[in-house]
Amino acid sequence: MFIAGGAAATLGLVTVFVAPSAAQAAFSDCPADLFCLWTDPDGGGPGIWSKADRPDLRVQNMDDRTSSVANNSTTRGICLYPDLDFDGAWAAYVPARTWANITDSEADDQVTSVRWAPSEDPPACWVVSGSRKTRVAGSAQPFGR
Ligand SMILES: [Ca+2]
Repeated sequence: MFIAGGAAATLGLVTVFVAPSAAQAAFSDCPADLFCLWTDPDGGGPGIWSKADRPDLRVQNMDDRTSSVANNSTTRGICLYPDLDFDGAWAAYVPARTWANITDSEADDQVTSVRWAPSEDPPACWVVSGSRKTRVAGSAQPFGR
């Protein structure tokens, strides 16, 4: 579950992640130090993995298709966004060494850009600027269990 920051109520933030219930072997296929996206839950279906920020998932044919995610960095979180260039009405932070299914209808098949989190202390997907945006932080499942 994700815990939103102080201005969250104005952002339409949603509960993004629910722990997978099926076999999770595919999540462990995500290579070390990379993040991975898949079109189906539990690391299933076509997907990509990346070491670089991805401001436009159309390039990888993954726009609005992601239903599960893994972050196999040991040090950095990743951030998911519904719009191009790390923008949109919500963001989701996925901590290092975690995986998750995306089950909320506002987030499932909506991710359009992904980057390494711009801040880890505190975990943040947006740099706070006035009240328009805030950080979204929380925990997902430990990677590889
Ligand atoms: Ca989108």
